[in-house]
Amino acid sequence: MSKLHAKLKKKIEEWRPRTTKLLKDHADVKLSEVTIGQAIGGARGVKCLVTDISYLDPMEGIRFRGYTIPETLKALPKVPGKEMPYVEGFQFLLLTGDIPTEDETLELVEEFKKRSKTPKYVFDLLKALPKDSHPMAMFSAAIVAMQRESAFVKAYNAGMSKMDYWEPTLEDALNLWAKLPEIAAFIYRWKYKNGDIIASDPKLDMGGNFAHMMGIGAPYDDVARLYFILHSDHESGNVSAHTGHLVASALSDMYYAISAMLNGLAGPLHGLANEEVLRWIQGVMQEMGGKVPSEEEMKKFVWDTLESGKVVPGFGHAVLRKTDPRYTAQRDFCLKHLPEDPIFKYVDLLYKVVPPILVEQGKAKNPWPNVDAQSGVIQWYYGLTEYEFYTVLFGIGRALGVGANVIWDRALGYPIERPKSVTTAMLEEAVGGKK
Ligand code: CMX
Repeated sequence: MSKLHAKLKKKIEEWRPRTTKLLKDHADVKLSEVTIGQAIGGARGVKCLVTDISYLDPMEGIRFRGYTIPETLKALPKVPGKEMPYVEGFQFLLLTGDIPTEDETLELVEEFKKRSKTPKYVFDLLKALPKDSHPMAMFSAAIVAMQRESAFVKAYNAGMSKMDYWEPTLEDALNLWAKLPEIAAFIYRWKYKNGDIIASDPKLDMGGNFAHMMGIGAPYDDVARLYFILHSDHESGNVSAHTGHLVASALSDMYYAISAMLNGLAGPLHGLANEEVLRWIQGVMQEMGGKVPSEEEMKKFVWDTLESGKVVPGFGHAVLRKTDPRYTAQRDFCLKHLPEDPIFKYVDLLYKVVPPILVEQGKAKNPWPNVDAQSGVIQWYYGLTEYEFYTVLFGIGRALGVGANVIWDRALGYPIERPKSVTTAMLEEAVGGKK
């Protein structure tokens, strides 16, 4: 049994009585009332999901297992000679709640390497898809194609106790996480680099190997590590996390759950916003002939977008009410590594110009930038200019958090999800209107 498996088993056994006691003794305690506004309005603010992997405070932003982003980056074991920690060590933290030792981290690095070889049929499938397929559709298809590999399905069909569900689920997750960089890099090189595929390097950690297979030199390996960590988890209610949890609640396996999660992430109001931001900026750049607009010119572009009925991508959030610390972490990276980059200057100007405009418009509850406002700039700077691909990078990260949640959902025996719906007539009746 690996160090990760042993620690997780211990943590799960210690945790189970807490969930059991809450259910047994306090199941009727109210957490939330649901208003008509919430029922029609996307269940905003309804407290009806439980996760201990991360928590999103509206004013502070995300904490992973209780650690802020700066604390997380500081506490985790670093890749030698690099600024950023091992993604694998971060995954150990998400799963167990403990900052791993060097030994625990390196063991998981090796575990990922052992499991990273993608079956050939996945590449054959990707090659058979039309080249103009969106990379997110390709990524999702590749993952669901591997469903036949599921250890959970085999164990379930053979018959197993509910208490053991989490173990083959962990197996599936490790197998899948380890392959995501190779699949994503294949999609990139196949689609945009004439199929000039770069073989995986077994000496490298997850972030390092991804940068290598993408064909982008240092410090892109650190960009990849930072990116995967920042995008991993944002508690449970966002579309991708909730989709993964919902699908897995039917005991669909990890491959089905992560593929479904990606399909939700691919929407422009969610993960695809990073693509939208770069498309928007490129549009402005074209109109400006490449020069950075003045503040007044930029304001006009933003108002034009709003007045044409579109959202300003990369701004606003359903929960956050301040600048997203994931934005700040990437901004700090830009200030250090690419302060003079023209696209960074655009993003910087947008940071100044957009929030007061959204406040003046008076609709968005949060005028501040989210993670997607900043992430494409870094990718573009290091040569990844095919912005359709950006959400795939988000997806690799998000699979880490969603997968960790699914393992814990199984360990704690969370049931199939099934909220109740009502009809419009019932709402009218509730407010004393027509029956
Ligand atoms: N630009 C223009 N209008 C915006 C806006 C923005 N950036 N953010 C919110 N609004 C509008 C909403 O469209 C809504 O308008 P209507 O009343 O006409 O429907 C109104 O303000 C109220 O919305 P809200 O309660 O503040 O925001 P929601 O919780 O409904 O939606 C989000 C949150 C992120 C979808 C929204 O802010 C948005 O569309 N932002 C731009 C897209 C984006 O960056 N998405 C990525 C979010 C992070 C992620 O998931 O990756």
